[in-house]
Amino acid sequence: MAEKKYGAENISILEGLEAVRKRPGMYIGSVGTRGLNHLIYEIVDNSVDEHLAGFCKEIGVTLNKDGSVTVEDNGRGIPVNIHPGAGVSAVEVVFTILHSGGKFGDETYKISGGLHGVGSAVVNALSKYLKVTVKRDGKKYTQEFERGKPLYALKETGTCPKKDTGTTVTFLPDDEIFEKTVFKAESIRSRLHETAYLNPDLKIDFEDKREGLECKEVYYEPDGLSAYVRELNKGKEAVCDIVRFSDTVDNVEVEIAFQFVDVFEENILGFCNTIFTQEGGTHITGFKTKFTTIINQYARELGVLKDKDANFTGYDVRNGMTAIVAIKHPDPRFEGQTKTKLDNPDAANIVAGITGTGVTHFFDKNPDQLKAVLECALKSAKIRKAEEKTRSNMLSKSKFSFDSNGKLANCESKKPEECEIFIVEGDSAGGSAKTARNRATQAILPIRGKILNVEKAGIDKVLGNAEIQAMILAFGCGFLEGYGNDFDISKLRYDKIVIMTDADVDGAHIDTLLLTFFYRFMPELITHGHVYIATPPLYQVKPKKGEAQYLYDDRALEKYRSEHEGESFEIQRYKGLGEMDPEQLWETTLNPETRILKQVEIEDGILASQVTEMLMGSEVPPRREFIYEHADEAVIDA
Ligand code: TSJ
Repeated sequence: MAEKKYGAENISILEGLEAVRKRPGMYIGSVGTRGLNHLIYEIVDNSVDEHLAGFCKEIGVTLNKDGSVTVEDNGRGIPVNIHPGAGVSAVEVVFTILHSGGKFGDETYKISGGLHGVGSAVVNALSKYLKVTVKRDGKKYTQEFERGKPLYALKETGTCPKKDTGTTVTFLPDDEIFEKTVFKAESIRSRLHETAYLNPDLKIDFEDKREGLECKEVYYEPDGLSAYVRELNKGKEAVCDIVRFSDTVDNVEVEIAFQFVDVFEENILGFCNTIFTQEGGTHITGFKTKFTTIINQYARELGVLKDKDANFTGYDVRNGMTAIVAIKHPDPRFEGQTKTKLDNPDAANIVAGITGTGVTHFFDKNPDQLKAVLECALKSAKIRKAEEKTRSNMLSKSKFSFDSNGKLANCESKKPEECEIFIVEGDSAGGSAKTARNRATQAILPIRGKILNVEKAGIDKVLGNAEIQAMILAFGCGFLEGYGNDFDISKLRYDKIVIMTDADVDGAHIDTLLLTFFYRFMPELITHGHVYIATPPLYQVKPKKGEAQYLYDDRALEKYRSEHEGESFEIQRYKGLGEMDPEQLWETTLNPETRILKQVEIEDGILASQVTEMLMGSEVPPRREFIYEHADEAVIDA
């Protein structure tokens, strides 16, 4: 049976895989770095499922020298028997039939991958090459594929000790599909570490064998969520111990850890079935609401709040809190823009119930720590009231009026879905951009010099800053104040907010400041994918014969040089946007047909919570890291 015959059912399998190759974005989100990394998570999640089923203790992830990845586990091994319905091995079914992952017999678990669980067949379809080896019952089995198609049926390839079981998959992403086929280790490591925190009995070995990028790490976090909270709070002063509790109600498993630290913000991360719920959801609401109620009850009982006092707000009581709410739900539903908001109503009640018991249990036993947390809330409430005052003064004084600023060159269209706003560094580049743009849909907002560092400034300063006022006004959706939600993404007037700065250190710094401002005061702009960074070219080359060409980085210039050896050409280096005339600016940076935009994204909980800190660190290198690691979906949008 080495030769495969394709019957009617196999043709539909091939059509399925072809559909994946035609529209990869529908299955993995994008064909940029994020989509590429996603392939790894998709495979790893299968091994995590095997761990959750109780059969796998260790997972290996190796980035190989040739650009392929190997994922290995010591689970039971994918079943090798002929699948009754399909007439081929279960292994082949897993890799060729869409949405078949992990559903043999009547197993109902689908813990990880429930959200994006598009399955190993998608990874296979998008891989130039894939090889799977299964160790089971003292035998080794192998099958290989090219662009999703089996090269031969699963075959026995040797023996092994009976106790050695597991699955190994090696795949090479297809460069016909992906814009970039170089994996970003930082995101992968961060995600694997997160998986380790969420699965305390699981060991994950990571190795990068690629030249110049060599790295080896083991992620093993037996303290689970407590260790995660400790890591998130690293370097901050603790106000109380790490509190941790867990329980299972109606098949919904809930585990929570939190700690208060001496900072002025809350950082609450939610997970469902080990998936980071970036947009929150019912589990988070259940936790927050219950926690607020309990603290207010304590505050009244202890006389911290008097009868006449209003309750603490949720923001008051959670200021300084770092928390992780991780649940496992047998039937998770996700909604929201990025399908990362948990929607199951039962999760709210179950989490609230378990939070009630856990939090009360802890504070009843630790009255001193309760006192410290109540003091935090009191302090926050005081500051909130003071800032509310400042804010209303500010608003009435400055009026935030559009024309008083007068710098925004708005677009004619009022349809947000087709509108774009470019935030342009410098008046001269701003001037060129105003001339060059398509006024129907493109608005230009020049900003001067460095905007305020919002991490360091108080809210009154932030609101008083002219550039920031101009942005708040232009976007039209208000801003998060930290104490109340005044931000409304549905009022956003532009689908794309494009940051346009020079390709130098100052430009990178301004990018950082702007991203920090958005992340802190308008995070949904980023999580909903509205923020982009423009990529103006660094060079223009003009050959004696032939057409001039723009080059966007040094690597492109090297490539051009090597491809045009012996020919003579002129190289112009652009030092800044200001050096380009309007026509060039249009062609290179504004024209949707030819420009390159990088979409800013935040991938997971650890990254999300570290972003602000990392951005505002005093060293330049980590900042650039953020910008390139997470803003590098080079979307050449046609
Ligand atoms: F998805 C995949 F094929 F890409 C993949 C699956 C990749 C990797 C690296 C590992 C796995 C995988 C699958 N590891 N372990 C399993 N387990 C099963 O598929 C399995 C084994 C036994 C039984 C059983 O009922 O006996 C059921 C299942 C689902």
